[in-house]
Amino acid sequence: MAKTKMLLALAVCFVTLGLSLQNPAIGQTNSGTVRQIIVPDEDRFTPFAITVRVGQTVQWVNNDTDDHTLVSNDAFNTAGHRGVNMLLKANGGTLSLKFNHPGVFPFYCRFHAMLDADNQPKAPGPDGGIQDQNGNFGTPMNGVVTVLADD
Ligand SMILES: [Cu+2]
Repeated sequence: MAKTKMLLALAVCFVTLGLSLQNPAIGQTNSGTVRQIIVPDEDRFTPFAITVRVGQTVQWVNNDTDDHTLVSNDAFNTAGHRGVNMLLKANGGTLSLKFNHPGVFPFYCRFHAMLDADNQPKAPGPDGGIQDQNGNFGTPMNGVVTVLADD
């Protein structure tokens, strides 16, 4: 009897695990949903990384008192919107992009990111995108959207 109960509990565990693997929390199944990336009152995008499905729109919202920019990092961009270079105005400015292709969309703010010729951050660090007295930025102001196929 105890063995049967244990097998039953084990079976429930596997079914639960299987269901959670089929429905990862990172993806949204509603293709009409708009996801937001916020610039808070400092030089960073939050969340840093989001995952969407093909057909979804991402909206960037600038809640800072400084202008920022949304620039596609085309060295790595495989999700479309290559060459994007747009101003994200201070105090509530918004930009939206609808993603129609699976891939990744790495982006940065050209005002607050320092990239070398190979599009790598020069001085990533723990202190955010603020330039220090030596001219180094901390973690450049950047982020990434991962676009999953809508299957
Ligand atoms: Cu910026």
